[in-house]
Amino acid sequence: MPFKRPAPIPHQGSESGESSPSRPPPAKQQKSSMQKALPDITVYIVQAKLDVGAIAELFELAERHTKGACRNAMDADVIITAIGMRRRLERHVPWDIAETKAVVTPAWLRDSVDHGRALPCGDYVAIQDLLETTVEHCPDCNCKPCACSDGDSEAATPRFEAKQLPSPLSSPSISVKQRAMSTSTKKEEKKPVLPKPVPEHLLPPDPPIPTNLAKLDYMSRYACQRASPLVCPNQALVRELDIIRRSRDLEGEARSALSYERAVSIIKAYPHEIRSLKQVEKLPFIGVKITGLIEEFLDTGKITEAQTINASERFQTLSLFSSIYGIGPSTAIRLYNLGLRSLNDLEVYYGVEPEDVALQSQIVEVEEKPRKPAWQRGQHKGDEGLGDSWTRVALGLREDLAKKISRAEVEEMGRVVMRELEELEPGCVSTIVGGYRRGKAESNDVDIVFTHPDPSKVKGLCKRLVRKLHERGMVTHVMHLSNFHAHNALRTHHWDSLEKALTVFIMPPSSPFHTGVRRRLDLIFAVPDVYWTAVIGWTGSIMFQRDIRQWAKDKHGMKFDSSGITRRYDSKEFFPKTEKEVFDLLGLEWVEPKWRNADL
Ligand code: DCP
Ligand code: MG
Repeated sequence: MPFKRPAPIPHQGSESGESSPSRPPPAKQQKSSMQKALPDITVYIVQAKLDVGAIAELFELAERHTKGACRNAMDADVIITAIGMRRRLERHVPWDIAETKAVVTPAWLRDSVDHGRALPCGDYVAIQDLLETTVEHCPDCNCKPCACSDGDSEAATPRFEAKQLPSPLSSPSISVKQRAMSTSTKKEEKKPVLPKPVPEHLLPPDPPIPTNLAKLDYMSRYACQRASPLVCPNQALVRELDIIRRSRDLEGEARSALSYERAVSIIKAYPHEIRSLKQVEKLPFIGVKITGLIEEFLDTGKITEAQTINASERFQTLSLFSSIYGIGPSTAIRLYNLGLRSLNDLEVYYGVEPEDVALQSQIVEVEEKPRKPAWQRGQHKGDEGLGDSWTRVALGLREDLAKKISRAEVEEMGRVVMRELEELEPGCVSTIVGGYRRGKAESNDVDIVFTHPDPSKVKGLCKRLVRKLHERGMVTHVMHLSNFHAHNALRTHHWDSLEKALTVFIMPPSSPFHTGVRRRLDLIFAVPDVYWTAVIGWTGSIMFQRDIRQWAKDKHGMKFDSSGITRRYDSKEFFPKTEKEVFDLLGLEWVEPKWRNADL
């Protein structure tokens, strides 16, 4: 299977590290742009510890002067890394693979290109422990007759035939940045303009900060003080209780729904299998009613009320209707009361026509006025109040939008979008948030938070990106496009004041993930000052971030939301420089995203 080179622009879903200086390609490389210096060598570039400029430069060198950059370390002859410690390298490349390769610093690639041949890898070994194996596996002698000849390396350098590089625009694996670089180099012999290095404070922690589980407390009333795994030891019980929660939610019984949500959340963090009621009696949010349900579950392995609800036509229909993006509980009940029972009924009711969904050439902007999603008004996420036009579109797309998105595809969507953004505004950074970041194997949609080190560049960028993605045929629908609003500590309602677009995305044909399936993609833009609060808010889970908000208010008199942190009494704003700093500022123990699964 042909490998696909990773995009050169890192997003922060993967860890990165301190910047290392980047430099423009050496003069020689520009002169002999059509000759490959290392045509038989494949490389794998470890992006950690490299800034975006260095990554772009190394991929450019690999593209132009080697057989190619591999997607997997396993497939490469040479591993290029700025990491100098075994422990850190192991986070990116398994040691048993590293031992079968030459593992060198980026200087090896630059110098080899400068010299027009592979230089001895031992002189550039990245990690001393790998010296012997690097010398052994160095391809300098294996594939370069010149390197084994007498001292006249220039004379011995083979004359490579000028190879036509693949058309930059036709190659799916060439980033936009690289395309721009290689095009300008070929035509004008100009030095590429490299993006500014990303400021340290926008990079994620490296190494990732482990959660000190001993300091978290599963008895805490705040989900942000508990460790909530994706799947807990009592998952079957939690699933039953969640059916009742969903039913209450669909029936508009918000208070009761919240009680079940809190019960689900506290059990989610309970670290042992529950075998007796004694274990749960001291847990907060487990009242008499829920204790009774747990008792039944312990006795019979099910909860009758949940089973009855699940089997009822009403619950099934309301669940089905509210699974359509834009239809919330109240609309679902209205439709049910009209006698509608199936999605076909809805199609007839809404008069869905094929052209409602087949709008590939014309962007569908369902809303023009800035408007926040309903879930940020404290309502159900589905109840967007977007109007019939969107419901028609969502109905037509329902089969696509119901399909789950694998982690690999989520990552590819992140790369594709980043490439477009990089072309529009070099130097942006991003984090894929939502369930993906919490470790979900499959997501319902993709949520990405972006920023740029220069705050003035962020304004208006969301709209520009959406327009560009639409022009490239990747965004087919936009349900919500909003501008910035000032974070206001006095506002009583939770209001997220970021630029965002809730869109429908389709993978470009050049991507190996192109299947024609439409996906929901949420793009969120934050200025650097509130980047990390945006990342935390959109990482979720819902209950986790709701309780951070509650904690900030109860314990510190602060207002926390995705758009910032403000002290209520004097409106003083705080600008944390890292994600961990948000936790520190609020006096919370650090909780890694994988422990933030405080909902089902
Ligand atoms: N969010 C929230 N409150 C809500 C809905 C969402 O705080 N009522 C936040 C937390 C979520 C994040 O937004 O994690 C993204 O919302 P999604 O609906 O995309 O949910 P997930 O990404 O967690 O899961 P998935 O997309 O797989 O359904
Ligand atoms: Mg999501």
